[in-house]
Amino acid sequence: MKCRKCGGAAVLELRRHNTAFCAPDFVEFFRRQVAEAVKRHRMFTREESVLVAVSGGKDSLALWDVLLEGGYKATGLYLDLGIYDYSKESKAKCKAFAAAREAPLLTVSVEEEVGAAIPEVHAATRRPTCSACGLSKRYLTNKAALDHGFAVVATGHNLDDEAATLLGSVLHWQTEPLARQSPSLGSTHPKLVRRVKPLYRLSELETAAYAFLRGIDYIVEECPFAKGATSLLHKEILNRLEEASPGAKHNFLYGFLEKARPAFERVGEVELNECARCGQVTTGTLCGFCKLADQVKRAR
Ligand code: Q46
Ligand code: ZN
Repeated sequence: MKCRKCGGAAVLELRRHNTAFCAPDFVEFFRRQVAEAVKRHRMFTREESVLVAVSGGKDSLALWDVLLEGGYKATGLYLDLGIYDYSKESKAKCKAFAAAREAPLLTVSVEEEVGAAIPEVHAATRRPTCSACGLSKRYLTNKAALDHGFAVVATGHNLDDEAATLLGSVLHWQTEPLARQSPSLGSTHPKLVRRVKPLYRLSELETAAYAFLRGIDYIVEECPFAKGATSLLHKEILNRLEEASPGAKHNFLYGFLEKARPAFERVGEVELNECARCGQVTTGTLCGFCKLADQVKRAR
């Protein structure tokens, strides 16, 4: 197999693009895909400061690497979820990455903000762990961005993540998530920062290859609560489709974004208020995060 660009020995075949690349040309291809996403969806400029939500995994660290190498002002944000050794190890990976590149890294502890670490939140509130965790992550990344003056948060969601989320929403025809699913979500309120996903054009395999070729030391283990998640089943199904017909995932997601999403957008229009307690944005009187923190406090 030869590199499509230079004719040298290829290290990776990309069937959906019907091409193959050697290591340096793959790294360049990967960065070009990110640049294309940033440009096409006007995610941010080189003058803006970007807050990159990093988990210690391959996707978010690969994204941070691409942005730093591309000359963007990218600060990392690590949310310490307090999930046993998984959190300890992932935090260490983020700190080592930041130190090696002399890049700024902010850290926020969920335990300090919510009143309990993620594994204890379920016991205290009876809420499914991942739902409490997802709510806390969304709230705390937005809050950190506002507190530190960032207008945009970038996350490491890749093509596989986005296609799996889309499949999950379509299977239940969840119109609100469908309206919100986008590589770039603009701010709809002064207290909501923009959220962008510059890796949405790149598959999980491609991100893993990039992280490997760049020598990024990331946490390989998944969060222990991810086991049995339906999103993993959706990824498996999409991988089987992809194998039988390369490009299936990409057509599914891009087709939705181009042709179907506009039809759902109207549904997403909701009235936004400021939470009576913390001032962050909510559709009710008290935001979901403040309600969660109350439940934890009452249980203690
Ligand atoms: S939501 Fe659930 Fe993740 Fe939180 S508890 Fe772990 S698996 S980290 S993406
Ligand atoms: Zn609140």
